Amino acid sequence: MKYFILGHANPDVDSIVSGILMEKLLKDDVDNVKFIIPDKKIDDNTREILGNYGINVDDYLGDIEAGKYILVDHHQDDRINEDDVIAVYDHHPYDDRSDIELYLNEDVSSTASLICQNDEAMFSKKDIELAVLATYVDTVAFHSTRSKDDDYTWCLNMINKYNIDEDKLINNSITYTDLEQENVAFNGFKAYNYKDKKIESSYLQVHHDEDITKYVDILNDYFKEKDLDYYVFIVHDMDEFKTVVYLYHGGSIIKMRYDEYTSRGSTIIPEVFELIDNENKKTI
Ligand SMILES: [Mn+2]
Repeated sequence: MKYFILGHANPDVDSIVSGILMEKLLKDDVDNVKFIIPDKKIDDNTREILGNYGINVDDYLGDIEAGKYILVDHHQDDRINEDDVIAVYDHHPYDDRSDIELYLNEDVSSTASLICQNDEAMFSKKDIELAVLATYVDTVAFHSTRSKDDDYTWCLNMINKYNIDEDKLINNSITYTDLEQENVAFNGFKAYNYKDKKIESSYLQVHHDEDITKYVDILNDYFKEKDLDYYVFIVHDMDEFKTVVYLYHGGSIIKMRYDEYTSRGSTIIPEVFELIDNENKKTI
């Protein structure tokens, strides 16, 4: 039997680091286990950050094959058979998948820190530096609503213990989206299914005064063309750490302002799921 570790589609730093750490953790005990990235294109920013820490994402590119799957940094995956999932390590605990035997899904700062904190003795200094990096990137250096105090304390302990460069971590986790890249309106694209509703989302990290009108319009055309229930476009102001969400639904766009860097995975998407729950209640 072959075993594969799989992060989410369009993987970010946490997803890739989690895959690398999980592979290391399992390799001694499990034959034929491999972390694979089946995506044809990896986000430039993610590639660059990992490159700065000695990781070449191309080393992990590989196609989906028949086998059993361990999911990291997500817990539902359209690319594989649901029955082939044998374990989940995630930090998006908003639907119950306790049908999966090994299911660890906790509301923590990053999947990489969850994996690393559980088995710290198994990891080298380099692995731990990667886990701290993934945690800094996923929480935008602990500015995001995703941040947990315990994980910040853990990161600071690791930074001290292993003499990790914190300025370098901060420089690699507070970043601005390259607005010149192709299809930038779809930056950080993710798709979700919740109670038979189709939701898609993208985000930008921009300067305070950036005019994002054209992206709102592009996504409005896209939303009208596709058979989607919701599109969630998120604009993070990286100068002031504030967030604006454009929620496309039906024929309108609702604009919501948040006074802090608001996490998609731990705050915004759960709010959309709550909206869906409320709409369902109305129709019953
Ligand atoms: Mn993550």
